[in-house]
Amino acid sequence: MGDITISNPYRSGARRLGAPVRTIAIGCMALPLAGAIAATVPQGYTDREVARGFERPSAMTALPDGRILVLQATGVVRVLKQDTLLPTPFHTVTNADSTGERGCLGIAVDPGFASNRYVYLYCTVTNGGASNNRILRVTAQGDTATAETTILDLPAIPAGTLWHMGGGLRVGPDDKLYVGAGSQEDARPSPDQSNSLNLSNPFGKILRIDTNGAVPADNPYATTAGADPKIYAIGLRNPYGINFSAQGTMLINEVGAGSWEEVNQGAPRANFGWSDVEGPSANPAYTNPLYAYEHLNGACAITGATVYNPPASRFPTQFRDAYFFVDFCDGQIRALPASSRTAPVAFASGLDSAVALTVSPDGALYYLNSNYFQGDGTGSVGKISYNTDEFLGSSGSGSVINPLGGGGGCAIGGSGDPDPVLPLLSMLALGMIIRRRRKASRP
Ligand SMILES: [Ca+2]
Repeated sequence: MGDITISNPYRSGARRLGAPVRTIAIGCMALPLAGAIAATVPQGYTDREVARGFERPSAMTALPDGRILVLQATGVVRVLKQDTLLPTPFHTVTNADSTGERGCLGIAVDPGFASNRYVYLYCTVTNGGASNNRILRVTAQGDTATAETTILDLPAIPAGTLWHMGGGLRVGPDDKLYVGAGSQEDARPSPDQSNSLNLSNPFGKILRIDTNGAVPADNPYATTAGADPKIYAIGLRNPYGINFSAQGTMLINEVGAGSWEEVNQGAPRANFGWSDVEGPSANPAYTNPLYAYEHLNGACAITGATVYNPPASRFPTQFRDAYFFVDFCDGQIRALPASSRTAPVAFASGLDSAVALTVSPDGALYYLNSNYFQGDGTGSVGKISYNTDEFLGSSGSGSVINPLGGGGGCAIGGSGDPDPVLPLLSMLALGMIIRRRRKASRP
């Protein structure tokens, strides 16, 4: 992506003032866990690390039975079963091309998984002498999956292009597969040269296909001369995430260039403006973001997101159907409540180069850290539970007993990650020309 880069100053600065106290909260005590960097969570919640050891983690999703699939750009899909990382991968895409920002970047579960066991992946694969982005499907058999079926191959990536592959992938409430295809342009092109604004190619778009790869007849550009009929919406740069609210609203995480990060509301024929504009604009041709934030206070890239709508809701009522999202650089999870998709509320902080969020069926919020800033660069999965889960188990009725902050005997703030660290990182980030240390990792 190329525009804002990640730097040593984050790391060295944080360490000069002392590394965060690394703890996990267990019961009423916070105990140290070697190598773990805990998030700071609101009173009433518990954070703990459940797994570690992921190389270039990129995405994560929960299966209806509670297992969590963790995707690595390298092509390996790992399984967390009852919060334990299984030694055998779920699947390995052996021809994944994970150079630069290429790689396996999206994972989605079929709504009929309980019967068909389908899981979809969005991966850059080598294909002869070139590489292209591919939607593929695997079928779960126990804790592993069968061989791949190709659903859709996008056109070849230009040989020198390494960034902005997208990765958003979800089956919508209409049972169509929605794909966030990146612009596949390393630099920002002029609008007349921009893939994202050009209907003749699938790049910088949201695509809509049947889950078998066919083009739905009711797609918005299905009969438009010269248009790629898979296109649903245009004007995107690096649509890293797609999610649907309980009401069926499509929410798109669009990673910006140097200035703005966007949450866009998907709609047929929407044009989100890239590469002409970034962030909100006054141009009526473009659909403005539902919510956008500037690269201030250390923020740099909106990566993971999830909608809190599990079968068994545990979080307090204010977060029902909330859109949780995380920024790669500022380490914060914030939420756009269902009551206001335009005004976020703070939720957690102290994450380390996080790339994905997901909600388990029993109502916990999982995050996937890359751990590039404070950690060792080995990805980890953390789990944020509302304390009713921890103390009452996770098989109850789903009713919330204690309101936010009401505690349940042990009011646990999660970690010992000291607050001063984040302001320090923010100061370091402001106005700084940041050198990309791990360019490959930031969407
Ligand atoms: Ca935009």
